[in-house]
Amino acid sequence: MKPSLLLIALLAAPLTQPAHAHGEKKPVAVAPAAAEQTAWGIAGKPAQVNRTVTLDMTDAMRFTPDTLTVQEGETVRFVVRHTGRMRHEMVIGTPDELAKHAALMARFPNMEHDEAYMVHVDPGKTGEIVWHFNRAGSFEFACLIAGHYEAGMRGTITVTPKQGAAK
Ligand SMILES: [Cu+2]
Repeated sequence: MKPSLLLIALLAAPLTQPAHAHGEKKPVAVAPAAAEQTAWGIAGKPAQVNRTVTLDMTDAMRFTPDTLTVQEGETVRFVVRHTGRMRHEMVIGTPDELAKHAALMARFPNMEHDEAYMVHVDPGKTGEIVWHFNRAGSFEFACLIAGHYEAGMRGTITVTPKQGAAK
């Protein structure tokens, strides 16, 4: 394939991809006016945070800790400290959703995206996500920068059902 054709393919293909918002970068993810319910929760309101979890992200392609358990109904403030030199991000989702998104990022490394459940963190900086876990289940978080997810830059979030909830 000629370079020009390849470029056209790269430019055209993202337009056919479904529903990924390509917005401007923000240092902090906050709840938009109308928060969208996802399978893994909904944007949280800072005033309703009842727990803060601090994570480190490093150029070793790891999050520490990489295993989290929260209770259904909790609103968590994730404070993500970036101690490396590369660009990293934290994205929360279902394992399936993150795998698909990572595959897309591998094809289009410069793709910009911004949602309440993700934060991009520049080297030496700290980012935040405020997320309300109103769905029980097994979820993941990951860095979807091309190659990072594949290198193992991911972790799990287990949301245990609210006590007393009917099963
Ligand atoms: Cu990364």
